[in-house]
Amino acid sequence: MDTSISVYNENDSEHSRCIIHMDVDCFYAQVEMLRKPMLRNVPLGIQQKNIVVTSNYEARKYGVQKCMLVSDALKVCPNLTLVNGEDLHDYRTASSKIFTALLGWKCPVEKLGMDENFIDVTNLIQEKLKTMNETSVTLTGHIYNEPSIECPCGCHNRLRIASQIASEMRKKVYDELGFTTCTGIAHNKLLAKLICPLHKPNDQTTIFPEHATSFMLSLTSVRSIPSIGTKTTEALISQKIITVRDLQETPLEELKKHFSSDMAVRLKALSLGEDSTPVKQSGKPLSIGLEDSFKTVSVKSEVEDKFSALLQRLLVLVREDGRIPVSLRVTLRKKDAKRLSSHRESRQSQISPSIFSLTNGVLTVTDAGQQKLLAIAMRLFNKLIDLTKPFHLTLVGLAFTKFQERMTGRSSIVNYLMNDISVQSVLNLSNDCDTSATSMDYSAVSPSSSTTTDHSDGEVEPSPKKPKKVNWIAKRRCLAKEEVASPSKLKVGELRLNSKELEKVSELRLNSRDRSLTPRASPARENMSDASDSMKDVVEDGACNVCPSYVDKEVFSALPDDMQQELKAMWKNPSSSAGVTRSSPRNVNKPKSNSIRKYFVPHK
Ligand code: DGT
Ligand code: MG
Repeated sequence: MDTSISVYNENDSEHSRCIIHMDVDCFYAQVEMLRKPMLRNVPLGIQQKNIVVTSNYEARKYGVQKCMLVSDALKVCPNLTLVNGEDLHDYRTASSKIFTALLGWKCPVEKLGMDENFIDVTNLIQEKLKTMNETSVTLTGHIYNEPSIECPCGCHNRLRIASQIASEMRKKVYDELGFTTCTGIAHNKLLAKLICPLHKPNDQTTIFPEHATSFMLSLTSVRSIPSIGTKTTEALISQKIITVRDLQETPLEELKKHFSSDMAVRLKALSLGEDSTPVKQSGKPLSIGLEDSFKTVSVKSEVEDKFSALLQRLLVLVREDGRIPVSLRVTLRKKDAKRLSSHRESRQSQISPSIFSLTNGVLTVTDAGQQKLLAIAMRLFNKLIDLTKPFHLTLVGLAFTKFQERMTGRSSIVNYLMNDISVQSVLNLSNDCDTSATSMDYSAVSPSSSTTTDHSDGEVEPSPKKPKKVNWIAKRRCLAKEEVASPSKLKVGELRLNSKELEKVSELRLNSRDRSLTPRASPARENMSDASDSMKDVVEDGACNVCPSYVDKEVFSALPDDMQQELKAMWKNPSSSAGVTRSSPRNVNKPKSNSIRKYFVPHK
């Protein structure tokens, strides 16, 4: 046991974080057991193709391992019940429910694959500590080696509190969703993840920082370190660095001879159990894709059938996601008969958002729209494959890779105020961290695949409405004084929203949903400059006698009174204090809590 006191000389901040890693026990198997409780007490394997991708703990008693061939699994456990797990729909749904449950603690949650999440509870613990009187806290669950002395930075107590929070999280996931889970609690992500499976299933383990180095030695192979992949492992092995101990003992300067300086430092740190990477709040995936692999396909019509089947399933996922896709990517894995190898190639094309429509808030695609998507996929296929020569494919994939946020479309506040303006700007409002995809889940943006973006040809069908110059920017900018436009320049078509405010606007929309369903009478406007011109075009009206003509009166009347008053004042007298004034930038920076102006920031 390494209780070296030297770690206490480290900078306190190195122990300042508290990270929880949660992993669901035999995830796919639990989803199936929750669906059919009779599967609970029998050995159960989840089958994809000829592989048992996971098994319940009953089957594991017989030696059924993850990713075993079905034939081998049946040898060790002849009475194994097999359930087909190729349709990932329910697993994804369960995954997002667990993620959502964890968001309840209001801490950053990073989704890793389908059944793992990191939660950074550092700030939550700081808050708890402010109101706690006890000097020592009881740890919940197991500990990896008891400490001989308390770390002076206080990390032990913080991690003990984290262990209690982890226990609450596990309880919530079990009570509300029925899943048993394991958690690892540590001061960094690496250790939290690695310590998590120590007491499987349905349990939790905490490790204190001073045991990081000795714990890492228990891993033996460098490949067991999560960030070290196959290629790095091979490179390390070629330098006779095979075990974690080898890596710990190799001088940094020696590592730098074979790896980049940054990589060498990272490898060394990992071997010692050090990891400063933050927990990045997960958002929606950057792409949503599906792939199908097979022995070989060499006929174009078969490829089309595969695309057609994938598209059907992909559209279900997109509907659940809710964003309107604007780019489609095709991926092929080509078998090179001469070189006995295969490689992936991708090509993508913009697609018109008008292929999709939102009906009562639900994304739909007509049969004709599906045919268009299939045609685009086949056109991309034709570009990837020289059909004058034989081809052999072992995988086809389809993915929607860019999205138009719904908030920028019909549900944006602009559209509440405008009679009919289509907003065509494309912007990814989602968090910038992709979900780390697993095999058949959302397809990751793969750096290894050759992806080309195809904007060139007629795949982008002309939109029925011309694009409008609307820039929606998800991040709030602090306005410099000179950026505060005069109200007369405050064009509705040039508003900026930040993402939090978007949520509020969304609520606003819900409140006025019945009104938003009112048919919109006016013809579409050609472009935003039309709209901005019409700012000057003030019409008389009973409900709003100063509304610009493009404003939908019914929607306007659904706004709260104070917002109506504020907007009216702004339209009536652009230089009044109700508008955005140069003389009172304070008003801009600190809008009234319920002011609609906080949703509106003038475009530069
Ligand atoms: P655990 O965490 O050891 O109790 O068991 P699982 O089943 O939760 O295993 P885990 O956490 O490694 O993976 C989560 C799910 O992902 C698992 O239920 C099935 C799926 N999965 C795992 N490994 C593979 C794989 O190699 N291929 C495929 N297609 N799916 C996999
Ligand atoms: Mg798991």
